[in-house]
Amino acid sequence: MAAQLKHLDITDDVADILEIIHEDGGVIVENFLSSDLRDRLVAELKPHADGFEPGMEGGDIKQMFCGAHTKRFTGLARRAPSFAEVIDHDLLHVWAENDFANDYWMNTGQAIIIGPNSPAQVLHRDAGNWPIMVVQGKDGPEATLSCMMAITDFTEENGATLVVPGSHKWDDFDREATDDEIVSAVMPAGAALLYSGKTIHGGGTNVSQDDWRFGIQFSFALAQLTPEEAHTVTVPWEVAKTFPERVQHMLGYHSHRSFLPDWPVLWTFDYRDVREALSPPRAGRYVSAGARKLASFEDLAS
Ligand SMILES: O=C(O)CCC(=O)C(=O)O
Ligand SMILES: [Fe+2]
Repeated sequence: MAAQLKHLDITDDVADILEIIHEDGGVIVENFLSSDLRDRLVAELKPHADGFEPGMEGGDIKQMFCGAHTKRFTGLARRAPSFAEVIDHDLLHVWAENDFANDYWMNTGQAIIIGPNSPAQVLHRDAGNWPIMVVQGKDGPEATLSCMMAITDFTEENGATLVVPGSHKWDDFDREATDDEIVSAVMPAGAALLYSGKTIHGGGTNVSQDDWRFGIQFSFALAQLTPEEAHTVTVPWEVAKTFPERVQHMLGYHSHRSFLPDWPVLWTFDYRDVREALSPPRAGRYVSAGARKLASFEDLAS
């Protein structure tokens, strides 16, 4: 039987949490969401979720990946203002600053509500969004880091995420997981599964009669990669301008530092930071993680 995922708590040492992610490819962090934040997310998202039809138009492959009986929608910060607190979660940023080679931004935030009688999703690596990153295998830079939050309890019956611990370190990324390597990320509401973009995983089978498994998946991507979700469309500036600057950066209202800290070269306006073109323009005091990481030309040369 495969080694189970380890459970830590949000109050545990961040270094321990990161060490387990690096070793196993993923970890469950209990109490990742306070009960207050979880309640607010539920209250803000429920009206949309209740009226949302399961399934996904756009062909069989898309339907199979997204789930015919699964409600899946994005634009969460527009639909649920409290989602900005998830985007700004300190643990996620400590992890991202540590594991990404360079600046990063949000990839997507989506509600994934798996309905009764749903088959398992195909197992995959989230880095597969960017095939050029996956071919680099275990030694390539992290393309994406993901977090699956349990809004309701995740159980083996209702489709808890399936994970293949250690698969982020396999020599052969073309190999498929065997049944005995797959574990179920059973976790209580409020907990989150944090996993590398190189770790094989997928939504589980929901064999329950009436239990809709409510998860929110949130992920970052390396800033040099196009995210899954077009945030500046799904969360317009009129909504984003009330959020903290780190959240605005994650949503694309900030340019990327790909090498020089004071010179944004990606996602710019006249080679200037897009923040200057916003209304009202931002003060510019906020320094992104990528900029802090790359302090000088010497860093580039070394
Ligand atoms: O629903 C889940 O548990 C996992 C979903 C997932 O991995 C994905 O859609 O990329
Ligand atoms: Fe995934």
